[in-house]
Amino acid sequence: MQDLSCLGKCSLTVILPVISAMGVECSVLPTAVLSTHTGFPNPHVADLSAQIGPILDHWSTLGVEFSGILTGYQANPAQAGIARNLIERFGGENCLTICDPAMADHGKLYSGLNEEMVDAMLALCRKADLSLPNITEGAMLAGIPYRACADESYCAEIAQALHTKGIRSVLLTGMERAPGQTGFFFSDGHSTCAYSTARLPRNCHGTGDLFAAVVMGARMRGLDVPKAGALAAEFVKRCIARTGDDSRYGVAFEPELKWLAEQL
Ligand code: PXL
Repeated sequence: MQDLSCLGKCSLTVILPVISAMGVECSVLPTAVLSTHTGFPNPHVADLSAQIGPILDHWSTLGVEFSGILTGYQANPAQAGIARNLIERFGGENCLTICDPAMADHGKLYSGLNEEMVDAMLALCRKADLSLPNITEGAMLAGIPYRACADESYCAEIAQALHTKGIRSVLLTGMERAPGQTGFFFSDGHSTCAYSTARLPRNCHGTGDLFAAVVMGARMRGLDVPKAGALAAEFVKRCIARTGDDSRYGVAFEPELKWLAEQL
């Protein structure tokens, strides 16, 4: 369940091809159509919230079941409520739910979003088996001050605060264990693990969505969360290395899909 941003690869236009390339069937629930993602000035937004109820009602009549649900960017807090409803209706016992609270980065909410979104995303993430915030989102959801330099102990502090707020497992992206490195911190409330790799000095659009898609695909293919996260981190790094100068257009993931499929 994601928006469809027509131009500037992110959300559904990267999630669908990546999950398919991983050999996993992917159905889509588009929440909004945007002319571009919100990193471009003045995108045209067609909110599809009113269509989602009838789509879910039709699916109910078919008796379909899903083995996984992945939610990402929501155009407004009401849509985060609709995402919760999707999980309530279709996220049964055998369904793995992953929520990427895609709403902020580099210490700031995405353009067009406000504080209400943080509460709505928190309520959504509480429903998920696994949440995938970046450091900014993690700090906002946890209600603790954002720090640009997120070392392992800061990540552990965020994860602990998120568990206290009712979030089950959390994989925080953008941990900086040492200068020049990037990685993730995972906590399921009982045990933790951290992963770190060399950081390419670029900030590209849509990498969080790519990361989430690989984690979901890998979990569906039977990898545990730390292995799924490590595969996602490596894939995103390879895509960034291939990307040209204008990072608003997203990363060049297409040439790396073959490599990704070969890892499974
Ligand atoms: O990549 C996250 C994302 C998804 N969808 C839309 C966005 C963004 C980030 O800016 O604007 C519409």
